[in-house]
Amino acid sequence: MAGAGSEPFQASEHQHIRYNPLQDEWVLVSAHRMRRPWQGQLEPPVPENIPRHDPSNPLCPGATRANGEVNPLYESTFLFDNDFPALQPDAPSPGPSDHPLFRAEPARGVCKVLCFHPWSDITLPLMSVPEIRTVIDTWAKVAGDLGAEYPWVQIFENKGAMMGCSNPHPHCQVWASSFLPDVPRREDRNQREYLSRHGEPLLLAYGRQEAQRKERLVLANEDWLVLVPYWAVWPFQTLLLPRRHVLRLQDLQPGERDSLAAIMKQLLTKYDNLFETSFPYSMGWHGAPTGSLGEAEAGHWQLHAHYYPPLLRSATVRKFMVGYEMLAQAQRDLTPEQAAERLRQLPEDHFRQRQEKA
Ligand code: H2U
Ligand code: ZN
Repeated sequence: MAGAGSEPFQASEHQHIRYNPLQDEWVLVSAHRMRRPWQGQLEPPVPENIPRHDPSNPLCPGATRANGEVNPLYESTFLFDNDFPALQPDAPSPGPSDHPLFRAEPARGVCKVLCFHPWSDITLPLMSVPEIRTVIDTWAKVAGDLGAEYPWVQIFENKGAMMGCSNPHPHCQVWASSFLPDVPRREDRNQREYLSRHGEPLLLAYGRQEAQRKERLVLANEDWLVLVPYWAVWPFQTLLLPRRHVLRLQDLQPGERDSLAAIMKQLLTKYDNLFETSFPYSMGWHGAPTGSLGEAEAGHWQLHAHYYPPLLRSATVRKFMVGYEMLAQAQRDLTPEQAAERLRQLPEDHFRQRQEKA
């Protein structure tokens, strides 16, 4: 077979496929592609002149939202019902299907928006650790409150216009649903199978391995690990997970919430420093199902957050998941080990604050 020479295998030189045991997917790693010519270059960040307060921005304190409600003059976090919800609590059911190829099921739920801070010109990495801790407490509270009724509460943040975020004001969304969505459904099955086969939760075993191997580790503190997963798809994708076995956000102890706020600030500062830009991403939390599904045995679950950032080479050159990714499977250019090494090397003071001092 052509190309199957006697050279020893090197992940950074030789393409190969890697398995994601959490989501039962493969990724094609072809790091040698990073050598191909490219036009993107490291440009200085475009100054974003976002006003701190804009009375016409519906997410700001005191502003009027689409439904006519006036926001309170909030001083920390602010949680409200999304005025354009994708899920509502009482939609009629679609009724029985008349053919196996045309299946529908009822879907109920609620959608909320959580503002992180009263200012529009701030982002999580520029917020203080106590301010981030307040966001974490609000996440835990809403996950618990909506989890009392719904089997899945998805907390997610779309950051940056590149990720389809329509509003610069720092915020995330919370969608609670009466059904278990696809990704958590696969994670549930794979974690359950792993525990029954190996006697230990998948992500607990995985975190311990990465803490020992260190080559994909980006950050660690007494309670938390941040790593570029062995099977990462996005160039600088990371996984944030507790060292201890924790099922859900609402189970985190006060000390673990403080150390989570600290490690999030470190990670997101590194992200911004990578290309000296406000780093775009989609992130979200996954924990054990709740509601009616929360009564079942959930010991196979381990709480974690995924960060999926699209940038590849610079603030202006992103990875597109098109062509081969849409039709075959995910492919990445630099190895997860190379991505982790770059993130490790980055300073933990924010470039904006360095610029202000200079
Ligand atoms: P995104 O930019 O991440 O989509 O978040 C903005 C959300 O805020 C979006 O889901 C909601 C939108 O529906 N929103 C309101 O609920 N009320 C408004 O008056 C404007 C925006
Ligand atoms: Zn997950």
